[in-house]
Amino acid sequence: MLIRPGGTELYTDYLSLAAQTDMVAAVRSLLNAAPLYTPTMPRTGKSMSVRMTNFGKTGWMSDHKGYRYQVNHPDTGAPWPDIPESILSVWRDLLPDQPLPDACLVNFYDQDAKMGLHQDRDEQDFSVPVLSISLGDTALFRLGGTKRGGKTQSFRLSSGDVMLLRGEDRLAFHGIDRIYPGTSQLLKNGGRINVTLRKAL
Ligand SMILES: O=C(O)CCC(=O)C(=O)O
Ligand SMILES: [Mn+2]
Repeated sequence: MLIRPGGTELYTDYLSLAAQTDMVAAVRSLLNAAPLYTPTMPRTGKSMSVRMTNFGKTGWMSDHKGYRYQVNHPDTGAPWPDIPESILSVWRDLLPDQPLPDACLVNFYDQDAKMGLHQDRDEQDFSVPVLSISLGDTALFRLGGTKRGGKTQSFRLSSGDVMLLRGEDRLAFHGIDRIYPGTSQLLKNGGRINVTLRKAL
């Protein structure tokens, strides 16, 4: 469903509970090969509250040197594992005419984690949409315009929801203001997993 003329689409309950469970298992099975790391902010060096890992040809990261994509895990130096088929199939279903994603960022939010307003702009081609999958506890998502400081709107993203940022909204500012603990039983220790697919290269 298009929720903004600018091109944000939200598919609530897109994934069945079985599909969500399979996806979490697929993500967890790759955490030995690609352990979660804590990104730090470029200028301040402060740790982000979200822990991350990546699958695919290249992965997004942030440290004192800045935001970027890189082909190796920052701690292990290993290449990122392939994107699981269960994740890729969501892209194939919703974006059949787009080139396949080469980057799958996985964000782990504990109940106190958040993500500040930002644009996704480290990719080479902004004409390809960003696809984002929510798993676990509900999050309060904030979406603004393409300029910082503009009007924003907020809505909740629940487990199994899939969102597309495309068109003008491909470069919209967005962030996660809070997690609502105890709103999902999907993750045994609670919290939220966000899986974001992008074409970076
Ligand atoms: O967790 C989310 O829903 C958003 C994540 C995000 O915006 C990002 O990783 O760039
Ligand atoms: Mn983002």
